[in-house]
Order: sequence, then structure tokens, then C-alpha cells
Amino acid sequence: MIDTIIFDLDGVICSTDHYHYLAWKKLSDELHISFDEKDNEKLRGVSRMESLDIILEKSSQTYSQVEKEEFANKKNTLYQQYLKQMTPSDLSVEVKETLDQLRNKGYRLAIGSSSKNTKLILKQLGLENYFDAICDGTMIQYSKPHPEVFMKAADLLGKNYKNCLVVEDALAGCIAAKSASMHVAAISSAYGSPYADYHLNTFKDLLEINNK
Ligand code: B16
Ligand code: MG
Repeated sequence: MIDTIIFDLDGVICSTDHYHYLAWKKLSDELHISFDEKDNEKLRGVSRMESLDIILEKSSQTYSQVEKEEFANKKNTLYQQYLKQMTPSDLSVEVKETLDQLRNKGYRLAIGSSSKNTKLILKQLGLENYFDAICDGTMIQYSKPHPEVFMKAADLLGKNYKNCLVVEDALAGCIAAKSASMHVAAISSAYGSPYADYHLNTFKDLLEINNK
């Protein structure tokens, strides 16, 4: 019986996944590395530094750790410029109404995101005090597909992993949730993933999940 729903953030609650793409694209262009939307798919749910390493695999140059940190900081500054322009109107009515209805049905609601910008994003969307628990990129050692982020979110609520449903847009996130023995609902880019138990055409399809 599912009593807790853990939401991924980028690409599930909000469309910040596109801002990640724009910021990585700008950095890649500056470094003369080819990068397109298809490459961006590999970065979903993956931490900032691991994402940079994936992008740099295409480069013929080798960079020092200091240079890599500089690149990651540059990308994050660009990304945050987009985030700071977000307002509560960037939260879709469908997402907010569905969250409210799930809460009314009695589910505990949590965030499980690899992003170190989670608190900023939730604040911009007017959701800073909405969720019962938040586990984000600042609180974990291992990034998805490791299950740490979802296990910690469940632990914060004292919930059994088997009673949690994770909503994910990334293959890495679906794998992470499954390896924690959680139920998985895949949306967007993760739709059709063999690691998912449910496939959502749209966010409000969560309301149709038969909770037995
Ligand atoms: P940041 P999620 C992930 O968030 C993104 O999908 C991924 O593209 C990003 O690299 C990662 O957060 C780290 O984000 O640079 O903000 O710390 O999908 O797990 O909510
Ligand atoms: Mg995501």
C-alpha cells in the first residue's frame, strides 16, 4: 500500500530541465564541444560534476580539477539566472491541483532531487513550505542511479521504502527508486522505462493509480 509519494524535481514538478540544457549548451559552445538535446538526456538526474564529466568526454582536451570546478560554477551561475526569473506562475495548475488532491487523499509528499538548487527552485515556485520532507543534492553522497536520495527522503518521514512511490522523468531515477524497492511512476523522458510500474501521460494521471 502506497502511503508516500516522492517527487523528482527537475522535469517532474517543474520544467527546469530545459534551463539545465540551455546553460550546458552555452558552456559547451564556449568550449567548442558539440552538445544537443539528445546529449542532454544523458544528464537527467545526474549530479552537476558527473554531468560535466559526461560533456567533457567529447572533448579532445584534458582539464584539471580546478578548471572543471570553474566550468561547473559557470554553468551553475548561468542556470541560476534562469531560476531567479521563475515565479509561482511557472508552477503548472495541473501539478499544483494534483499535489493538493494527493495530499487530500492522505499521502505524505516529499521531494527527492539530485539538485543542489532545490531550495531555490521551490522558493521561486512558492513551494518552500509545501512538502513534508525534502532530500536534495546537498544531502547526499551518491547521485542517481544510486538510491540514496529516495531512501533518505523516506527515512526523513520514517516510512517503509515498500510503501513509497517515486515519480521520475529520468531513467537513472527510475533505476534508483527500483533498487530501493520503491514503486515507480515514469513521466516524460522516462515514459516506457522497464524500471517503472506506472507510466504517466500527464502529471494528473497520478490520481488514477490504484493504491492497493
Ligand atoms: P544542480 P532532479 C537533477 O535534478 C537534474 O535532473 C540534473 O540534470 C542536474 O544535473 C542535477 O539535478 C544537479 O542539479 O546543478 O542544480 O545541483 O531531476 O534529480 O530533480
Ligand atoms: Mg528529473
